[in-house]
Amino acid sequence: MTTTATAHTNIALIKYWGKKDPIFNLPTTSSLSLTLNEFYTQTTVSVNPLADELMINGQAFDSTRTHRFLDMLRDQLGDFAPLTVTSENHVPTGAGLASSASAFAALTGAVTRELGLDLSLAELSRLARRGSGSASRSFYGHFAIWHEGHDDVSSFAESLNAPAMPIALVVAEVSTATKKVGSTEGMRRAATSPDYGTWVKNSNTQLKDMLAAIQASDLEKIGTIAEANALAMHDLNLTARDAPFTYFTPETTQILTLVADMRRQGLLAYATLDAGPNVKIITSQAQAPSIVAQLQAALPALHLEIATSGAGIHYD
Ligand code: 2P0
Repeated sequence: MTTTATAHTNIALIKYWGKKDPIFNLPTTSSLSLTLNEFYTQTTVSVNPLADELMINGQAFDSTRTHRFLDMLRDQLGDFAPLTVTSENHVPTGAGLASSASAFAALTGAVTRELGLDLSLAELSRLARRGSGSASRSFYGHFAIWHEGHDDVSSFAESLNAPAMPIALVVAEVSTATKKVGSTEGMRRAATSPDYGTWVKNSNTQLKDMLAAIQASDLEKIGTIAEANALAMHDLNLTARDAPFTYFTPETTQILTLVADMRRQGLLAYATLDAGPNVKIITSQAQAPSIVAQLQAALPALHLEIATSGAGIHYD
């Protein structure tokens, strides 16, 4: 028997940027995301007579993180036979959208189905969180909230059941030669910032305001809060006491300036950034093409994509 699951990646509008427990991936704050239609991972699993084997985009892949994750699933679900895991990633390389979110969500869905288990989305979310925190949010379409919780049982994501709205994301891929700091290491350093406690406190307030803005389908408010939350996250990296760093490049700053200019012209455009130099611009489906055109005119080499709200996990 083989089982195939597809999960889409997600963009956090209220970020996860710190762990209170790195083993269980318990975050210091709750986070909130939009699932993206255009970027996803499709994963097929089947029994392998010998040992766990991973294939990603047609190539054998040896990932300690994934092998450990499969063993964690064996601990949690009861031992199961070795598996062949075949994954196709439809997340543009270097777009700065974590493929680990869609990858661990699709893997968790495919393995549990293959075992004949019919787990709830909340249970799947809890399991996938152990692989990658952001994967906990990739089971749901549209908007999801990951409740930080206080232990393995209470930390999982849920759908917001938010109203449909014409939200869009323009992804601006900045080329970079600099080696990036991984998310786990970045979070560890950020937590040494003297501003970290304030960030956690503000994030709780921003989450409440974001929930209200989403229920009101207020794209301007959603963008304003998301931009404030993301820029504050990046301030923590700069003010870390233990090895300060930045994901920004000169091009990142240039795009942020263009986004502010476009806003002054009356366009709906708000920036968010993750663990890399790429800028993602929150806008409406109607205005996304104008934003792409303006960025392309100012920076002809920039690679740009438009993403829209996507579906939750599905099985073929
Ligand atoms: C997020 N990021 O909320 C934040 C914002 C990047 C910046 O979650 O260590 O791969 O595997 O739990 O989920 C990317 O980090 O981190 C991430 P781990 P993950 O989307």
